[in-house]
Parts: sequence; C-alpha cells; structure tokens
Amino acid sequence: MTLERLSPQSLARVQPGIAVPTYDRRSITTGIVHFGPGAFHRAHQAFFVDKLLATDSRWGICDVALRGTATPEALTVQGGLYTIAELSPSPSFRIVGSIHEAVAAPTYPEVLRARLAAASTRIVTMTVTENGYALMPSGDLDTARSEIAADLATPSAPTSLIGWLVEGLRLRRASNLAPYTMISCDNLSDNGARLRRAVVQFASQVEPDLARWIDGEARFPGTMVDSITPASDEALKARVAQATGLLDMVPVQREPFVQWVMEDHDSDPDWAAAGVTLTRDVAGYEQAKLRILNGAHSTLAYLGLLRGRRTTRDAMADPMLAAFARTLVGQDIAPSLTPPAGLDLAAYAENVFERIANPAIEHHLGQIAFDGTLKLAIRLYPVIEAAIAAQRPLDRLAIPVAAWMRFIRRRAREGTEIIDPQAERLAERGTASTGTGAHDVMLFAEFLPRTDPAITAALARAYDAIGDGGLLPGDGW
Ligand code: CS2
Repeated sequence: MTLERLSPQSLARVQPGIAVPTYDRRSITTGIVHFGPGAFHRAHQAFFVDKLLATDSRWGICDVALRGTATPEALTVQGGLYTIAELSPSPSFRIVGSIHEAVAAPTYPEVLRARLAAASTRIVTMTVTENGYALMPSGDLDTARSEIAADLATPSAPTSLIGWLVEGLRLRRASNLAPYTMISCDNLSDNGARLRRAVVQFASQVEPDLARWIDGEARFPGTMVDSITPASDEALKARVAQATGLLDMVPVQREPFVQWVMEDHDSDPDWAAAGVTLTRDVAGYEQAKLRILNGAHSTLAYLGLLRGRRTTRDAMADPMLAAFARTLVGQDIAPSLTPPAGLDLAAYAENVFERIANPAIEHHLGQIAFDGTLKLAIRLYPVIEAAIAAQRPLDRLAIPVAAWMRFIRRRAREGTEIIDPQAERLAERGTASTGTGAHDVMLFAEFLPRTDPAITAALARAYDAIGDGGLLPGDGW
C-alpha cells in the first residue's frame, strides 16, 4: 500500500492519538527567520514556537538552508509539517506546524532578502554549529575564510550566515526599521556574545555606521539549548509512518526532555508562555549543561567506542564505564561549576544520567564523537583549567582527553573517516602515533588546553593506562 504524504490536506487522516497543531495554520504570519533547518532545530526550537503559536499567530518560521535543497524541498511538499517522535518506553508522536515556509538561500535569495527586510520579521534564529559563526580561536571574525572574504567583497550578494544577517540589517536600517533580535540556538558557550562579535565585526568592514547602529540597537540574547536528538534515519521514517499513517520524509526523534533557557531581554513574544526559561544567568545553566551532560556524553563516546560499545545505552550498561562517568561528573566536573540559584547540581546530574541511559533511544556514540577538537574545548577543557586554578588533581579529567587521542589514533590507523574541522591534521597525528603516552601526547599538543608538564604528564599517564582498549581503573590498573 502506498502511504499518503504528510501535508495540510492529509493531516485530517492522521491516526488518532497523534498530537497535531491546535491553531489555525492559515492565520499564521512569518515573524522568525531561521538559518539551519536541521534535526535539532526541528526537535527543539520549532517545537517551542509551535506552542507559542497556540496563542500568538505572529511567529511562524521561515526556515532557510544556506546549502543543500533537500530539507527545504521536503518541507515545502509537506506544507512545512513534520513529525517529532518522542522516545521513551511509551513513545509519543506529534506533528508540528510552526514552519511556515522553507527556502534554499542559493535558489531563492530574493525571498530571503524580502523576509529579512520585512517589518513583520522581528527575530532571526540559527543552528549552524560553531563553524557557521566563522570565528577564529581568539573570538574575532575570520575574515580570511573564503565565504566571509567573498561576502565582504560583495556584501549585497551574501552566502554566509553572517553576511546574510548584516545584509538584512542594512536593508532594515535603510527603511527605518528596528533591527531583528538575533538568537543563536547552537550548543556553544556565550553564543549570544559570539554572534554579536561576528556580526558587528563584519558590518564594520562594510559600513562603520551600520556596525555602530547594530551594536547599539540590536539584541543578541544568549541561550542554552538542550534535548538529546539522535540523527534521523530510515528506521525513524518507517516508525513514524507506522504510527501516524502518513509518509514524512523529514521526521525527527528526540527524548521527551526539552529545555531552552534564554537571557531575559524584555522579549516580545512571550517566550515564557511557550515554556522557555528566561534568566539573567544563562551562563550558569549553560556551563552546567555543557560540562555535565555534554562532558559525560563525550567521555562515554570516546571511552565507549574504544571499549567496543555502540550507543549511549550500551555505554551506560557497561558498569565500569557508567561508574567512571558518574565519578568524573561528581568529583571533578561539579566542583568546577557555580550553579544558578535554584539549580541543585547533584539532582541535575542524576537526571542527566537517567536521560542518557534512556533505553528507548538509539544514540550512536559515533555521532557524539564528531568534532572532538571543538567539543572538548568547551566541554572539558574549562573544567581542566578550573582544576588547575584550584589545585585539584587532573588524573581523572585526563582520561576522556586521552581517550579522544586514542580514538583518533584508532581511526587514523584503520583509515576510517575523522569528522572534525581539523580532520586532516588529526589523521596525520594519529598515523604518526606509536601508542606511548610520552610520545603521542606531544603530537596532539596544539589541540590541548595547555602544554605545561602537569597536564602533559597526567595525559601521558592516562593514555598509557587506558591503552587502545579504553581500560578503566576498575579493569585493573
Ligand atoms: C551530544 C549533543 O552530539 C553531541 O555531541 O553531546 O548533541 C547532546 O545530545 C545535546 O547537546 C543534548 O542537548
């Protein structure tokens, strides 16, 4: 039997029990332009906006893909509709209606230009990964990057996120409109401040007055985003089709938990009504999340892969590994944090481990292991810095970093792909490694938080102790 495609017309025939938009989608207008229509955006932010639309129709999303046309095309065929599968022992499915239109920027630059310049567009959001902000390690815009250099040469025909944001702001200023509020939804520390810096620095090279106007008038609230979202696959499509009775080519899956913390900024819309936590201490939430959840994830991923585990569930079912991750969080990571008022770190960490162990989620460790150079730098290196400052021991903290080096060594020797902005250099280092801590740690020196002897000695010891199989203290060393 051929299944009917999910669309506004077929929605009436969805299986009973599936949540569908409760508002009249025909009355929605576009108020948000979003760059990066990937799975995390659809699992997280578009879900919050769906709740918002139940009481305020001004905030439909225009999804923009800077590269590739597959997602916007599939969403367009489906009238913007798609399914979220919430994975738990009793899974639930909901169809989300907040995506009002979806465009591929290279194909429809005029549509994007019009949306950015429209008075009704008040917010621009993005999930473009750290790489999308084109910042150098110093935090300054990398004007030598090819897409940034090209956009600076022809700012009215942009191709990059930053180029588009500035072009849209230029158009708004020319027609006396207020700037839009720009909200980064990437899992980075200080995402609002980083975005501001990139946008203002780009604008200052185009038109210094424009840069001053943006810096003075525009808002870039920081955020913390959280929901475990394994990549979508064919099995998910089949599962969604079975549950809903409709064919969705762009479904997403995530855990039931979903959290969005945003810097309080007198916002319109009423984000709090949609379930967003507004706070003056985003940094406190963000650090707790990046270090505890993401720090534990990366630890489980590198050690787990070395130990022959495939998913987070398998890693948490490995008693030695689960115990190590819990001890690391409790003894080494938690002491590096200053939690926001009202956040009980021990309870938070316990809840994180329950979420990671969710038996209904098939979350591949290989997905978490991507982009290690970027992830370790925000998840674990600040913890190492804090431990050094407070003279706490580094032995346990060195283990996940050593496991990452062992993981790179394994990939390089097997000839399997390393996914990381520094992939080429990492593959070279992995190939040159000998398996001996004193030698190999120095090969990775440029990717470490520091190279003073206290750190390199702890890393070399950890590297030798875990070996190529990711052994842990309880395994007998
Ligand atoms: C994961 C995150 O892939 C990864 O690196 O640690 O995507 C994690 O699942 C999310 O940050 C949870 O909010």
